[in-house]
Amino acid sequence: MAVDLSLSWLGLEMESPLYNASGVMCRLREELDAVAASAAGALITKSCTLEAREGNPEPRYFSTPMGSINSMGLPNQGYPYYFQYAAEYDYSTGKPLFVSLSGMSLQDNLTMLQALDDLQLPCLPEVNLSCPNVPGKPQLGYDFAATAAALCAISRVYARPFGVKLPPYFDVAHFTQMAEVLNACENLRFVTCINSIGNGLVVDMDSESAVIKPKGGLGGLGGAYVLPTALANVREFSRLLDHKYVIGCGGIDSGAEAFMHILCGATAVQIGTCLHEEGVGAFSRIQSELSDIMEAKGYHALTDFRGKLKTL
Ligand code: HRO
Repeated sequence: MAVDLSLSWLGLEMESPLYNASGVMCRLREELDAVAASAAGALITKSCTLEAREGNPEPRYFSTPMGSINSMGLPNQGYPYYFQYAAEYDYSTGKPLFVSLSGMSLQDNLTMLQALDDLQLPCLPEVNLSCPNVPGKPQLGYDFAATAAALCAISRVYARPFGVKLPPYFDVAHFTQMAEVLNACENLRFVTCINSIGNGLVVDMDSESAVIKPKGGLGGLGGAYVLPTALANVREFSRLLDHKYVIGCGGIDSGAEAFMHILCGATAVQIGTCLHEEGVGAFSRIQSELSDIMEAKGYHALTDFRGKLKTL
C-alpha cells in the first residue's frame, strides 16, 4: 500500500506536511511562487510590518555545518504587498497560504489583522511573537502577561482562526505557563514551534571575529543546532494545548527530522535553514525520504505515528 502524506486540519487539505518557515523564500512574490510551484504542501510569507523595511546591515546571515545564524532584522515589503499577494493567490491549487505578521507594536499587529479581516480571504495569519533580531525590541513570547494581553486584544479585532510563532522555551515551568496563556484564547488554533534560538554567537576561528554584523554578532540560531530544542517544544505544547495544532519548525533537513517532529506531535512541519541552503528541491527530497521511512516502518499515513513518541 502506497504511503499517504496528506493531512487535513482547520478545514485545510494539504498533500504534504512540508512548507517553508517564514523568513525563507518568502520575501518576494517570485519566491512565494517558487514555493507554491514546488512539492511543498503550503506556503507562508515573510513576517511583515506596517511599513516596508530594509532590515539590518549585512552580513546578516551565515551558515555553518551545524546550521545557521541570522539577524535579518525583519526585511519585508510592508503588509499591503503580502495582502495583495494573498488577494491574488490561487487557492484552488490546494496549497494553503499563511501570512506572517510581526508588527513593531501590538497596535501595528491589530491594524494589520483588522485589514486582513476586512479582506475576508481564505489565508490564515501566523502572528510572530518571537522575532529575536530587532535591536531594542524583546521577544514578546518571553513576556507571558504581555502575550496574554496581546492574544486577548487580537481576538477582539480578529475573530477568525489564527496562529502564533513561538520562541523556544527551556524550562518546564515556562511550557506550563505559556500553555495556560495559549489555552485561554479560543480562536488561537495553531502554534508554530520554534522560531530561531535567539541571540546565539558564532565565532570564526581564523579571523577571530563574529560572522554577522548586527548586534555585535548576536543572532538567531537555526538548523541542526536547534533540533532537540524544537522537538521538546513541539512535544510539550502538543501535550499541554487543548484542541490546538502544533506546527514543527527547527532542524529539519531530511525525512528523519520531519518524522521526529511529527512523532513528537507536529501536524505539519516548516523547513528553514535547509531550504535556504538547498532551494525548493528540498521539499521533494525530504518528502520522498519521509515516505521511505514510513514505508520501511509499515506506516501508511501521518496519523499512524503522529504524537506517538515513546518515553522510557
Ligand atoms: O527577520 C528576522 O531577523 C527574523 C525574524 Cl522576523 C524571525 O522571526 N526569526 C528570525 O530568526 N529572524
